[in-house]
Amino acid sequence: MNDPNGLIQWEGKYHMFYQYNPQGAFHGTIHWGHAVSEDLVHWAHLPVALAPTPGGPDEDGCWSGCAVNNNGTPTFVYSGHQDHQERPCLAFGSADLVKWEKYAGNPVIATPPEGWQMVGFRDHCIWREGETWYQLIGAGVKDVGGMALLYRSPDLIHWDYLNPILIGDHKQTDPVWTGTMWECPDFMPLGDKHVLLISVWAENRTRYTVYFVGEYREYQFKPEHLQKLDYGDIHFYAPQKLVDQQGRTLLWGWSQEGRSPQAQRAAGWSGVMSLPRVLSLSEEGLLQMAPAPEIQRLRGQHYQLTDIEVSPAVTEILAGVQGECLEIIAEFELDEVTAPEFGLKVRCAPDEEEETVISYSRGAQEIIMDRSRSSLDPEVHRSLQAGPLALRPGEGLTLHIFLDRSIIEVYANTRACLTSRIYPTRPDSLGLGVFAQGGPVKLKSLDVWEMGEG
Ligand code: DQQ
Repeated sequence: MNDPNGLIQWEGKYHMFYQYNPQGAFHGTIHWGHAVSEDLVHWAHLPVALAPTPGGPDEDGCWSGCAVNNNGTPTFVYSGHQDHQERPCLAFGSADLVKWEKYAGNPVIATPPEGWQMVGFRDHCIWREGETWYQLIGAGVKDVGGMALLYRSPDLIHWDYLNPILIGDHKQTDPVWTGTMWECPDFMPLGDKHVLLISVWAENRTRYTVYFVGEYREYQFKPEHLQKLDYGDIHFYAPQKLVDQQGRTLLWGWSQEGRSPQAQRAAGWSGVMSLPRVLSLSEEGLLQMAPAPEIQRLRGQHYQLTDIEVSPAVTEILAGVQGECLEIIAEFELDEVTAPEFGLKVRCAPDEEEETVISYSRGAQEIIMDRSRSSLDPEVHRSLQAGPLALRPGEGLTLHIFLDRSIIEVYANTRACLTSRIYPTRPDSLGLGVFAQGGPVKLKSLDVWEMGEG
């Protein structure tokens, strides 16, 4: 599986469609898989919703897109692939969203706008203002950069091209490079601002997702802030939001594997969906992400430790607390004597031959995931992952971590996220430790839950 698609709450149920290759654990012949949930936690598989039509504009794949409620008719807008052409297509769903019929007039936009040398034209975000539909399509222009193109329609079928709401610069690397093509644009009002998510693509490779926060007026988006969405790069990619009936903006990302294509084929599966995150804006106008509270339903056996003074150099492996499916909340108190670097170790072997280190560097003001010793398997990804988290004066550090076998999601003070993948080989790599380097640190509280079936 890859990207989440067509996220929609329909008659109370959460529907998730996703890019899916029924032929195996590799990219190709993209269909839309389908799963449904009443509680965001337990999901049931439903039949494949979309499959390529031989001879049709999607014969080489039904690529990413979204779902909308078109006056009572569930409707997909997706990218049909045919002979390297990428063109917007529609499909209409049955009342239970299980059967989908493609629009006979597909594609609904025959060509990208004239006058640009496009390096990509795919993936969709749709919203409605009054009676008018708006659509963003991800694109890239040769020697220019990524773009998000805006279209308008009265009926989802006839589209007028307006303009790019934003154009990237492939030469600009500060504060973060936005590549040569923008995949999977998602655009949403949040607080009193707008947020644009785009997934950075360059030289045929998916890189990471960034977010812009800014003002949207008269079909133009003026970003005031740009940052990586998740410091795990490809391990949280092509995200899509769903605004649910409670008015929450929920976000899921596709977590790509960190192991070789051969290992994925051998495993028989590839790719997982992240947990749902609730989005909001911080007081500084930056994106905040918190795990959806529904996930707490999975909390089983609980361990709690309070007021632990962690001395430098030795890792304290916590006795009796271990596992590969854990929810962890660690609250560190920071003061003048706090160590320059401290954090947690997860999936530790008793002799520390395997371990994954999640730390905070006070000097660099970064959260860091060190996978260099996560696995004895030489084939898996082990690069260091890190990203900025500046603490406010007097602020402590709360690491909220979900471990679910090969996936780790870290939420640091709700405003920095790092999603990663690890593949420990030893069956006893299950320990949890806490450490400090160059000084002590005070762990005010540590809550750990074994994650169960809910
Ligand atoms: N994956 C889809 C595309 C999208 C890309 C194809 C991003 O629609 O641009 O599988 O992961």
